Amino acid sequence: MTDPRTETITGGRPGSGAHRVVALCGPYLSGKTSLLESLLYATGAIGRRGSTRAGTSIGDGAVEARKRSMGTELNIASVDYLGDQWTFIDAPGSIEFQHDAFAALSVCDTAVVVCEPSPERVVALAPLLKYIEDHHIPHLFFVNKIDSAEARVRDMLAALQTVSTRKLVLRQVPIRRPTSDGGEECIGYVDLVSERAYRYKSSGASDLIEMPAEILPRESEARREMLETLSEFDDALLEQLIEDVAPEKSLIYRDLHDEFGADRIAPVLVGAGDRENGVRRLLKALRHDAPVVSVTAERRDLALNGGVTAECFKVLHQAHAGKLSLCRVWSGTVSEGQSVGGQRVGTLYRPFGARLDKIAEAKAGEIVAFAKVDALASGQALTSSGIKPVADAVTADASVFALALKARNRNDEVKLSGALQKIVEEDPSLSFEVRAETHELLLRGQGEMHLKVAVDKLAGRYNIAIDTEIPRVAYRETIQAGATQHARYKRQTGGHGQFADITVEIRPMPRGQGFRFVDKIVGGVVPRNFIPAVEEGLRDYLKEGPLGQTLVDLEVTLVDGQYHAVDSSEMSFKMAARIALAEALPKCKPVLLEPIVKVTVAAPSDSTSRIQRLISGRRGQLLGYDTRPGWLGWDEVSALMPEAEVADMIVEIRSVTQGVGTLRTEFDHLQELTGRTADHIVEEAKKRAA
Ligand SMILES: Nc1nc2c(ncn2[C@@H]2O[C@H](COP(=O)(O)OP(=O)(O)OP(=O)(O)O)[C@@H](O)[C@H]2O)c(=O)[nH]1
Ligand SMILES: [Mg+2]
Repeated sequence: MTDPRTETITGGRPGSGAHRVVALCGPYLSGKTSLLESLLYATGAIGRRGSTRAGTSIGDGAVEARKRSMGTELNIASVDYLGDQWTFIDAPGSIEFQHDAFAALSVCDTAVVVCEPSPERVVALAPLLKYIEDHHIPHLFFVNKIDSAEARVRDMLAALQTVSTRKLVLRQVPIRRPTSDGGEECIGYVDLVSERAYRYKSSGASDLIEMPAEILPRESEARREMLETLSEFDDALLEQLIEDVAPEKSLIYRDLHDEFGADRIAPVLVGAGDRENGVRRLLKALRHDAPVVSVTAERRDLALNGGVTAECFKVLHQAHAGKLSLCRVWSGTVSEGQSVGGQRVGTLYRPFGARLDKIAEAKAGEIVAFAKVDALASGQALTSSGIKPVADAVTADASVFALALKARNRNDEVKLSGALQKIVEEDPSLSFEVRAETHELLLRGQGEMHLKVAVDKLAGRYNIAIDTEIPRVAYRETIQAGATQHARYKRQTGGHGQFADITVEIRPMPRGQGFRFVDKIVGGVVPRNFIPAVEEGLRDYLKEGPLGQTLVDLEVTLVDGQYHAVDSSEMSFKMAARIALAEALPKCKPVLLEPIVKVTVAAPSDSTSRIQRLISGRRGQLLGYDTRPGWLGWDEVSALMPEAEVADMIVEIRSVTQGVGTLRTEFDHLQELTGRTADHIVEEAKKRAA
């Protein structure tokens, strides 16, 4: 019998043919892709279980992922299971690929947060949980690798609660047995609602066993805690607990279902994904409690108009299929070749790992790849009334690391910019630009690994070999003293010659003023039409001053000059201007200017003092720290730092924050730099010029 209340809340029930989407997310190497493999195997979608370690899994089929034994992009696979359709989206765990994880979360009905059974590592979950909680995504925790757990599940639960603002509800307790080497192993679990005990098998469903007597005290304690948490949301249950009445199981299931769907509780399951332990239990929880597409669309506040709405959350460019827009269909049905909102939808594909299966149509709820809808980018929805931006689509984090790229073969340069455009469309947390000051092509992203994977793609998929370098810092130079300079340019080479004569006054200006040209010519000693040429000649010279850097913060006033009616030309006045600066500036006490950036480092509060030391150790000037707005238990440290010291700082920030610390930078000012460091920079610039 179905519970009518359940039905209205979910809009569907197990076996009703709904199509639901589950995001598998969690920290780096917590076992998401292995869990996906087990889920596919347990649902009968694959006949044998591969492994990420051996490179035989359905997920991580991309060469970049296989090479590194880590997730580098989304793995998507759909299955039919007991009358329902499911799509699992396995996201890479590395913080550098977090954008993909958020993209998966943005379109899922429910998230499974896969984590290792190590209480001291829960901090690594913070950025992910922040996204999940901010978007009210119903989620559960899968405490994985229980086979190798050293910590107790209750300690893990307590640790998880410190990073979760949702009440956690433990659904299972592990059954442990001593091993011959004096240790302990987890051989099964007790389900706290049904109060049944199961023994894990190395493959296949766990066996129902008799409840081991020694687990009873722990079981009843954990069950009581579960019920007490649920009773916070249900007065009927609370009364029963107070009166010591054993609650009906159906009531417990209903409370779990409702509070989960409303994102008031987060259930905690345990298991070992790579050996199917606890995987069927996880499937069962999803089957009963994951909301369906209409409920999720409501949570997202998507204005569905009765026609087709398909949200693109990821773009892929493939050699054979061309541009693919990965979409979740929120409403309506899309068929191959159909025109939606003025866009013709080409072939439809259902991804299964690296494989793309052609399908004739995609219904509400499904994840599908539309081929060649060129106008559709991630963060947009294709609707019956055209392409619309999605209000709460994932935005890309600011970059924290950059590399300068050079095509090994100069003929590849045009191809390179086309390929970069595609790569950035696939992953908006990457960006590229030619930096005017250094003429370098910079690729920016979320860390060295992130950029190396992009460079691998350029080589492997676009056949463009790339050399990378640490980007140069855009130093400048200025002057500390003024001068008056006379310069004459005179040539006589047959025909008519060249003649220009000028006198300029040069003086330093305060920081940030750039360059100013002042014309004080009176009586036409330099004709009007040549004055722009003087300015042009000056500006030309300023591109590289006596220290090899761009000159800034100075004023040059043209005060006097002479010309020749026949021999003077724009060219000759330009030359005279260059000569004037070349002679004068070395005498004007040139000094190097170093860019100083304002840095804001966000990190869990217990690492704040380490972050401060890190900044001080890199010539940083601390400005202060404060709590990070909207982040419980996090601080933001702000400082002024030389740009040169910030380039690779993210690596150290991550190493003292379990990978979760991050930074923002913005240009602040230029600051004089003298001494050995400055001398070294000038030498380097001279070498480059030579
Ligand atoms: N002992 C044990 N090891 C596991 C389990 N699940 C996965 N592993 C191992 O953990 C490592 C990482 O597994 P993956 O499935 O690739 O992890 P992932 O979370 O997908 O990794 P990323 O996508 O890179 O974040 C591999 O060496 C797996 O063999 C488990 O349940 N128990
Ligand atoms: Mg993975």
